[in-house]
Amino acid sequence: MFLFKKKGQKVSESDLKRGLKNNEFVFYYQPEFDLKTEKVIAVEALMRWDSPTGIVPPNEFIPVLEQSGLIHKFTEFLLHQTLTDLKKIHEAGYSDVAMAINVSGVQLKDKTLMKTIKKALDETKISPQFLECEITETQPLDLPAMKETIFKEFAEAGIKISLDDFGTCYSSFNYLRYLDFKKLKIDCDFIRTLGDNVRNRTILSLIIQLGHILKIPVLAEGIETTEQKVWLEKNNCDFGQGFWFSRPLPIDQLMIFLKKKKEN
Ligand code: G
Ligand code: G
Ligand code: MN
Repeated sequence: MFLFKKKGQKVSESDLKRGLKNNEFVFYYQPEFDLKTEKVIAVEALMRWDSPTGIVPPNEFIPVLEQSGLIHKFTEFLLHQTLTDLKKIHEAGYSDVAMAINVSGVQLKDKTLMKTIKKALDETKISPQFLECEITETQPLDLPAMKETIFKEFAEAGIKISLDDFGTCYSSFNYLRYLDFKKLKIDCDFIRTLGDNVRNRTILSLIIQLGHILKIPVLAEGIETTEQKVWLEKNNCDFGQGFWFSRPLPIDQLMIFLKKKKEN
């Protein structure tokens, strides 16, 4: 069992600096699947801090990283580590798998972000088509301005962006209006409640259709039951992710998971 930092216990900047120095930040990878073929199409990197007092979830330390400005150094580390792990995955024979990373608004505003991404791609010899940046609508972004700057750079570099946690905010449609997403990730809340009533299923089905009309493949997050998986497949959802398939796994366990899957 993991120990969590006690509630209210503050994450300090010096703790984070020490953690970075001591390699205490680790990535767990959660596979994403094609619902029809059940093939792994990508893995999403979810960061954990293995601190001396226990595992700290990202929601507790990422804001501190952002406030302290340490986030930029961190982005460098994140890209290098996740792409190095992707190299391992490709070299083991899973050469179609992409790496999805979560990128916050603060990270997107960093003017050196593209340079950092390109450097990591170069160093690890990963082609840009295998990197996906997930952005969430839960943070306010200046979309018209960013469309002409960072998102233009992403498009020119051939790096995909996906829309994470779709449907949870008032700005969902605005994001779709402004940006060209390569994947729509429907928030797990819609999947969790799909069994409750017809209304929830109608809305979910309409989100899938909306994605398809806009020619964006749709992924359902947080699939936990066979019923959910079957319903989504029947309703033409393209991809899925969730505990039903796999929890987020450390790289070694992910490699074992991929190998077992191939053998079955
Ligand atoms: O794994 P889960 O508890 O794992 O993640 C909680 C939240 O933290 C999610 O919204 C996820 O997108 C975010 N998150 C996980 N890893 C990272 C990361 O490396 N960078 C950013 N910006 N967010 C992350
Ligand atoms: O915001 P984002 O979608 O990146 O966050 C993903 C979060 O969802 C992570 O905290 C991850 O651990 C969690 N998660 C992944 N699969 C499932 C699932 O099947 N059920 C639930 N409840 N959470 C999940
Ligand atoms: Mn995500």
